[in-house]
Amino acid sequence: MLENFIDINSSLEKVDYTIYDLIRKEIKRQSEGINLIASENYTYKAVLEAMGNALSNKYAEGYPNKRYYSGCQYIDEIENIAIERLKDLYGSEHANVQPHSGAQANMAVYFAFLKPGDTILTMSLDCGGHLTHGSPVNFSGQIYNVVHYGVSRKDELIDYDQVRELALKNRPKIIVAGASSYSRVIDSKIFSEIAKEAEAYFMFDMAHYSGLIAANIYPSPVKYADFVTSTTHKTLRGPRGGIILSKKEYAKEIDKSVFPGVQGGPLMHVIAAKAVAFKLAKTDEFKIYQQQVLKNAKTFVEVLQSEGFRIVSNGTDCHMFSVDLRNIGLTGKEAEEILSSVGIYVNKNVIPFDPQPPRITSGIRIGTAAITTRGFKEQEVKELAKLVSTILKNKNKASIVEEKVNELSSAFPVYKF
Ligand code: DSN
Repeated sequence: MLENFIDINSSLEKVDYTIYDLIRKEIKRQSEGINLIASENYTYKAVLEAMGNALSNKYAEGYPNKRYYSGCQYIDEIENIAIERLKDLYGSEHANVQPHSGAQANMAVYFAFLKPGDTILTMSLDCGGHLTHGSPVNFSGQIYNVVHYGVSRKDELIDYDQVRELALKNRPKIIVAGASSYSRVIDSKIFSEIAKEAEAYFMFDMAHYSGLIAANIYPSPVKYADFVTSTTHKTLRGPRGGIILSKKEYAKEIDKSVFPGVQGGPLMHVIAAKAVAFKLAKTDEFKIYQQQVLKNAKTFVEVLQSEGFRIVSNGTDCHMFSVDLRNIGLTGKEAEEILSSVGIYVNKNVIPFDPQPPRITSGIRIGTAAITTRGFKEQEVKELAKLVSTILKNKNKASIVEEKVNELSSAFPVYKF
């Protein structure tokens, strides 16, 4: 018979070496490779500390001072700090910091204001939209009647005339802007005017742009949109999670929809980590970082264009852009595989009017948030973009490129633990 319970103070290394070792390997992969996945970043050690602790033990269903469990005095303080910092960061009237992810933030807004069968007007996936913006494989595409707008074939920019026409014809309950692979400025003012004309709500999903918006480098949708949703781990560089901002008049419905509508207990360790990230996003250093993210993206585009690559919409106004690979005879899937074989990570991505299905694609999406966190500036970006071009045009150069990737990444270490 066993005499003792498992010692809860034993280290991970001792208790479960398999998982311990896989975590170590993943941290090594992140440090040795070069991450150009536009939705990823390296968060702060301070955020990792705030996230990996005993706050994970606490149930706190409800909201500060209105919980369904006792013992929430410190949890309440943490959540209140996170809420106030978030409101201050974006100048928002109301903030909910509990969504576990961007998808759940979007779900909570829909659940609060839509009924099954209601019409939503959103950007199509190939033009840059997101699964939760009404994709047929997502709940949003199955519960609601989805009408998509897209970009114009001429310049691959959002066609606002088409948005207005579709809004007035279909009278959606909500119009959604924001995207996963649209690299240009999205005009929230025009969207809000169209929404008013069509008597629709206006939601902006700023998941990709939230760090740039916090630093005033990309136009903020907050004063124009009824609801703004986001993740916290992309350009914002916080922990993996979601948030919702809204006008005060919608506060009650939003909060009720997050809990008890679509979620149970909040992840208080993640909320603590969000609070840390919001604090850091207010600093001058964060602004300088975001300026460099944008400079790096523009530099990357320039080099690839000079190497003969076609960039969707001919440029970028943010941290990301998409490359159309058809003229070099590769699919997105092939390019993703070739690049990852030399330690450069990107993701295959559909491009506007893509003839290929999403698991193959004609393009790749590139983002500069993670490499900029490491300290890459224009000079390193030029070198990296040339390496990307070399390997995509000539697979036989793999060993030379891999060596240069190793040199570049060892010169810019990530974590010191
Ligand atoms: N998966 C994220 C992205 O890559 O943009 C969005 O959810």
